Amino acid sequence: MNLSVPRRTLAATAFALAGLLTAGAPAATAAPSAPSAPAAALAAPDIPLAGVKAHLTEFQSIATANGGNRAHGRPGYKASVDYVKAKLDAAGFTTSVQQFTYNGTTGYNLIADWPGGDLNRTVMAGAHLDSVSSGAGINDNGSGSAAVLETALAVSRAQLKPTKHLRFGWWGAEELGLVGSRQYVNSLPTTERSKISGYLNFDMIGSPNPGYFVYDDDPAIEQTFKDYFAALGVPTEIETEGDGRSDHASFKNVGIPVGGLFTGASRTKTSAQAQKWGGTAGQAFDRCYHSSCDTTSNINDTALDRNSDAVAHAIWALSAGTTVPPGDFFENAADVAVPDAGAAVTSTVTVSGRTGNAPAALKVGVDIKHTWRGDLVIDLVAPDGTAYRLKNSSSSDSADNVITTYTVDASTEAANGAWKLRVQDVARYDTGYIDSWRLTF
Ligand code: DTR
Ligand code: CA
Ligand code: ZN
Ligand code: ZN
Repeated sequence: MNLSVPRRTLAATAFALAGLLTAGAPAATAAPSAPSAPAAALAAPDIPLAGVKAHLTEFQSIATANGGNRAHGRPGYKASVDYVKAKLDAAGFTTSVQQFTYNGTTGYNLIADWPGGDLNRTVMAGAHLDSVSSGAGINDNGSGSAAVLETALAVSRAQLKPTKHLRFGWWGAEELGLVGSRQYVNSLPTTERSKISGYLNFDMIGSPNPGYFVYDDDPAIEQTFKDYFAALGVPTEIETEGDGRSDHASFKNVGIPVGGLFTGASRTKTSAQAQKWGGTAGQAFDRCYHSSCDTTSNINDTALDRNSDAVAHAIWALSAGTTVPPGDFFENAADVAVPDAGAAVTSTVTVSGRTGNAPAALKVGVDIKHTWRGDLVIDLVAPDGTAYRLKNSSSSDSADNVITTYTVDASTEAANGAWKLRVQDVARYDTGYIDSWRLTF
């Protein structure tokens, strides 16, 4: 049907028709977690691997167009800063670029503040954005830079309103000796340093032969990461070579609690480690460490995806102002296309190992990429077929994407079984897909 009618009128028409056609299940007690709710009520969304890898592709393009690297003092580094800054500015962050000079060359730190939250309790996450001069630095440290960027964008997509203030940093000249991060910390007045309740560092989190290492610095931060991986069933080890080896050291040196994640560099994976993590024993975690082969092919997607989700979990958990148990969650991250003005589609999560009924406050975290989200009707369907309406369609909600967590009173439902997220697009001219969803008990 080729109508020249303006889209909004179309949507209104389609919506009116849909309203007649959609025999909506009775709206359940489900209600979107109010954006002003403390982050403790919100589980972090899944960070889309595709989004993280899109940033890596851009970093690779920048290096290729600028002499093959993104090193301090080279054009590829400043181009990387400009790329990240533009994404953050468009997402509503307050950004600033801090210049410094090292070896007679100008360097840049990029700082991004998410408006709101208690400035006296600032949670900070960062990654160094520079590479060595011998290569594009995609794992070292495009991986950390991209994961932190995509998590920041997820904060914006969710319009998160955490109790604590959130700040993100991308550092220059780490490869020359933590120069940029030390410059940042040293330029902070002591009163400002004391407001940073924790700094999370991500440097090499997508190594091709990955290990899963957690920094053993601040116990609360360490436990937050350990809990996350435990909930995934992924064993972790304490990062033993990390002290002083990356930007968290700049913060630790002035007494700020730190933590972070690492998937390994030039050290060799042992056979015991290969037993628990897979990969190749007797081979370096990253054979392209500081080499020209540290390109977009030098990434393990599973490690990058898991660590990106761990970054988001820690940001949501640590900014909530209360301890947030990781929760026992069940997730389906397979993409499911939603046909335009078509039949409903479902994505299934099979819950097992639980006893009794589901909780009265069952968390339903959804991550649906879809332009004009007003087209969408979303239901949670319990194993016995009972439908709980999470979201009705709306002809006026023209915003994109549904990335939020609903709370459903599912206390009359048996916990174990096949739960389904059911999504239907009831209006023409916008499409999308279920990126992932999860149930947290
Ligand atoms: N110095 C980092 C790589 C590195 C080596 N060991 C650790 C431990 C924890 C984080 C990072 C690292 C670099 O080359 O950027
Ligand atoms: Ca996903
Ligand atoms: Zn390095
Ligand atoms: Zn690094």
